[in-house]
Amino acid sequence: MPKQNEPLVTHIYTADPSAHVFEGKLYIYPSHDLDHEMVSNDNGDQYDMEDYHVLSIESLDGPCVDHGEALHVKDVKWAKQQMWAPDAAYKNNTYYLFFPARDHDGIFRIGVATSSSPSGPFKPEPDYIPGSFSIDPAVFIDKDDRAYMYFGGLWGGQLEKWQTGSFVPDAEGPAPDAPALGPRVAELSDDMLTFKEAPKEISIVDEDGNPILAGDEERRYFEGPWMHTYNGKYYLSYSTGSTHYLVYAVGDSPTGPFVFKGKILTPVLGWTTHHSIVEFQGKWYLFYHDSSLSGGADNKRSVKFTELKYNEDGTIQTLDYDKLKG
Ligand code: FUB
Repeated sequence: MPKQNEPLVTHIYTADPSAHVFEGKLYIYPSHDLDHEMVSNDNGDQYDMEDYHVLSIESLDGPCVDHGEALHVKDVKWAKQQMWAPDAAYKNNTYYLFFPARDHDGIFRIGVATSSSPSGPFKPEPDYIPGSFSIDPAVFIDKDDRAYMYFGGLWGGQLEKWQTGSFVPDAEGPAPDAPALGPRVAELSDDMLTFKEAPKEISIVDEDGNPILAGDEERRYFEGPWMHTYNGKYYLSYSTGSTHYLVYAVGDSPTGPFVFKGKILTPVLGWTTHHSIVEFQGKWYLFYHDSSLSGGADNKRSVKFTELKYNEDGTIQTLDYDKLKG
């Protein structure tokens, strides 16, 4: 296994890691950041990725393998640009790659592509998932085999623009003293290619049951959801965006509500922070990214991992980025 807190690979820039154990190996599905100069803006135009590579780690002392290009935007009919944070799932003897991209009208949608191998190549469906919008899909398959997609991101991810249920190009987010927007969740159909139902908004509340407010930027949902279970509880983790934390909330069902619990990781080098959590060979790991390899360029990031520890009461021990060795 590569060293903790060092880039998994250095020959390309990678970000937004979604890690899964498939066929006994750790597979990582990252975004593939391009090595070119772009002007940064709140719309996220600097994240203009075009394809995906799949990475894998077979054993604790083995290397991280890049399996090469698994899907390119030119092969996705409905997508025009910005192949952002993907995720993968296995069901029906098939591997599914879920990915957001802007369609030909500039609206983020979420697509799906399939393969018989966890490393791809993936064949995209001709159209995006009907009823999908915004970014950062994370797919979780529960113990009863029901699959759920969590998604949504503010600002460049366009979540604010869907508050009415349709796309309103100039819509703004809620006032600071109003409840924050939650991520969305939709159960997937058995073939994993469509939503079984219209996406629902997830409620994230504080310990007293009050909704986290939009102005509470250290706790409110921004982007990059992830779902995992630990000791029978459902852990929804995400990025707080403008305050750059990875945080989590815990619930009793895959669709919530979720009670905010605390921080997982303090801000990394670079504007975005994005993660996944996976158990591999008896230990828990946090996969994350930072911009250390590029010397701090927001849009040239590198995926890393570090061990994650729980306290006896199920809370997660906060990791201090400045103390992680790299
Ligand atoms: O990589 C592009 C975007 O940056 C992702 O979709 C967000 O989660 C953030 O990491």
